[in-house]
Amino acid sequence: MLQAYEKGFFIFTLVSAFLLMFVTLACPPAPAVTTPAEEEATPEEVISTETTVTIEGFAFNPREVKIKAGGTVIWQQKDSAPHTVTSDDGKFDSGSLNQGENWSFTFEKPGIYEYHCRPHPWMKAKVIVE
Ligand SMILES: [Cu+2]
Repeated sequence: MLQAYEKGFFIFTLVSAFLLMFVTLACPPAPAVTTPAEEEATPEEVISTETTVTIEGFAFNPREVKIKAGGTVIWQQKDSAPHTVTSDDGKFDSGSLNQGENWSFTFEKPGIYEYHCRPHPWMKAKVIVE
C-alpha cells in the first residue's frame, strides 16, 4: 500500500517536472528590449517617392527637395504671374504655368537637378535624387 503510494508520487513528480520543462521550452523568447537611446543612435533618413514644391511669391518653396530615384516632384503654381520649371541643363521644362496649374516630373536617375524659372532667372531651386 505504502509502496504503491510512493511509486505514484514518484511518477507524479516526474510528469510534473517534464511538463514544467516542456512549458518553459515552448514559451516564445521575450522580445528584445530596445532603449530609446539605441533607437536614436541609428537614425534612418526617410526619403519620399513623391514631394510637392509650391511656386509662390516669385520663389520655389522649398528650394531644395530630396526624393528617391523613380520618384515624382509635383509643382503647384500659386502666383498670379506665370512661371516655368526649367532644368538648368535642359533635362526638363514645364512650359508656362498659370496660377492654379500643377506640373510634375519623374526623376529616374540619382543626381542633383538644378532648375530655374525662364521669365525670372533669379528663381532657382534644386531636386536631389538618391
Ligand atoms: Cu517665374
